Amino acid sequence: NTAYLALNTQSLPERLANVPVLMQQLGDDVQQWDVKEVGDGNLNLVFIVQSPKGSVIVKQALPYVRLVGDSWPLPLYRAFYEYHALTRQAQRDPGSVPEIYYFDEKQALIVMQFLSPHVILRNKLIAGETVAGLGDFCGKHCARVAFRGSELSMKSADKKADVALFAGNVEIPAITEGLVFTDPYFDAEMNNHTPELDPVVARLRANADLKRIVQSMLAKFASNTETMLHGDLHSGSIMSTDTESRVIDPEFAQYGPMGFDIGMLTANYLMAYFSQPAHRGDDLTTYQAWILSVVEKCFAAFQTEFRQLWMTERTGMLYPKALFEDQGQSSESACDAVLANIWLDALRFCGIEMHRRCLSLAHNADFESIENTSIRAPLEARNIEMGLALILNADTLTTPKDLTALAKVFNEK
Ligand code: SR1
Ligand code: MG
Repeated sequence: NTAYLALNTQSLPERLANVPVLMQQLGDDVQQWDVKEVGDGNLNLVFIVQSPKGSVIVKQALPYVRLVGDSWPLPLYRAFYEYHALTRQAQRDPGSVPEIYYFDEKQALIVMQFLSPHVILRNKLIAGETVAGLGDFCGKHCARVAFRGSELSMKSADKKADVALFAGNVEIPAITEGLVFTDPYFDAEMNNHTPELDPVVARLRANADLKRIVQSMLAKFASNTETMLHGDLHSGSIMSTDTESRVIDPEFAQYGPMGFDIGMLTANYLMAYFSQPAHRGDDLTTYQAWILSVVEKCFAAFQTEFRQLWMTERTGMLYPKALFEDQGQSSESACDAVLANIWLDALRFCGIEMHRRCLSLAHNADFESIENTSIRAPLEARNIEMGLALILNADTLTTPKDLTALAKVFNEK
């Protein structure tokens, strides 16, 4: 019942010693608890706590943006939404997220399963490692969470209650609204980009058509509440071994458009792809081809799983069987149309995420770890130009193969 206090490696054992589930996981001899702070994200404290008996992750929100410092306060209540998002993801796609052991709302603290030997997927992609089944896992996960969190599946009253619950998460979506959708397209205060990109950036910001389309996607992101999103699904929000993956870190959860998560994730695969020439040697072509195969498999798995759920779990208010199958009519073309909208949205969200990671505040290690800017800038330029093409011309791409073929074209520029 004490007031919020940020943990550190010294205080953690004493402060959490009385939590029954921790004693169960780690044993009650706190002298044997080994605590390391490993948070490398932009916002939170993350501790690995290990003992001879077991291990857990303790994640605690800080009252400010860690990346920037206490000049940018951020509400602690985001831990509440992360906890509720994790429980929903676990229901909607069992086994896809870490198990939750304990939640303390006042301390903004979640204790969860330590995934081992999993590592952050982004690091594996930079290191040139493959993950078996990655595209399939991601596509199925996005489809299950999107479908089962929508009124295609949920009872309307339950869905509306959930939308109302998550509507309290205000400042976190506001970060996305600013950093992702708006800042890249003007000279915003917190922006930074590789200096050699100046001419590319100037041309982008002079494009009013681009800004109009991006703003229409922002309107969708902010007002279309069709399903619960992870909200920040990038390769730093996935942990993998060579054969298995889990999704972590849904503190940006909100109800939003179905194409958002898969679009943002695709952007992160494409950025991994475009950055590879700086990270690989002889195996460059093979590894880049593998990344594109992940993109294709992810969309293929999404569509297959979504269609399967459409046929077997369409129990919500939308497109009811009473209107179609019960009348002897097929709902297949309705499903096709829903999927076509998701695809178009996903491509545009993808292009926007590709832009913000090179132009706005929070960049990614795929490009940032390339120290020589004369090597980094042309690779980022390919990524930015492809993002532009996706936003302007999404409707010219019909299949995942069209998307990966376009990536190959920009990779040659
Ligand atoms: C100020 S937070 C910057 C970024 O970090 C998070 O992981 C989100 O991607 C956010 O946009
Ligand atoms: Mg995160």
